[in-house]
Amino acid sequence: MSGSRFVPLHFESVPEEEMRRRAQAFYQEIRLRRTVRDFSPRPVPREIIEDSIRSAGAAPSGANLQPWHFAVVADPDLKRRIREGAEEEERRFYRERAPQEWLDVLAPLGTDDRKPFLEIAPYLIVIFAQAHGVKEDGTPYKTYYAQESTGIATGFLIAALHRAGLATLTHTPSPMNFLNEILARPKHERPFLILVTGFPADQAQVPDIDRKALSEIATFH
Ligand code: IYR
Repeated sequence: MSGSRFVPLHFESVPEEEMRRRAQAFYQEIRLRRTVRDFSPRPVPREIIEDSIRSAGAAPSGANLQPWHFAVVADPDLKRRIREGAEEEERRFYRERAPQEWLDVLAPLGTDDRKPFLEIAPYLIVIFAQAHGVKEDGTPYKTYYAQESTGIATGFLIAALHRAGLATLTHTPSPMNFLNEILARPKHERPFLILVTGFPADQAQVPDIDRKALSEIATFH
């Protein structure tokens, strides 16, 4: 096959007992992850964000084109502009756009159009999916499964940040085009999600929600 190059797989073989222990331990750790809306301004070392984004970049992607970009925002002025842009969209969402059925399922989460966390949290990681790529010489190339790939990378990122001891909030003001302008990202990069990242506020509370049981989310055939 022309153009392909293979190297030995680096695979860590784990004894079965240890596999069971790790699967259980990972579940016990990740089940404690909760979406937080009440953040502390406590600073976070930048290296933790950098390593977590490296983990995200290790995600599988369509044709390994890695069609994502992570814009890390710590600058107070940019955070303020993002908050203003998001709150403007959210006001329209809650007052006009959202059908009652949608508002009804959101009610237990206690969300509204105020998004102070966008200024309080030390980092906003704004994730973009590349609808197409651009080569160094400026010519475009197609990407494949950009949304799915970016979703998987975002999952890696959320898990990595949780593992590092941080809280996150997946925030999706809609539409999100205002983020391209504020962050000077090109049009072919579509805003995917804002990952609000930091420490929870002291005494932060979260909604009392359940997770579906294994039997509700899985069938074994
Ligand atoms: N984007 C809005 C509304 C919202 C929508 C869903 I679906 C959520 O799970 C949570 C909120 C907001 O951020 O308030």
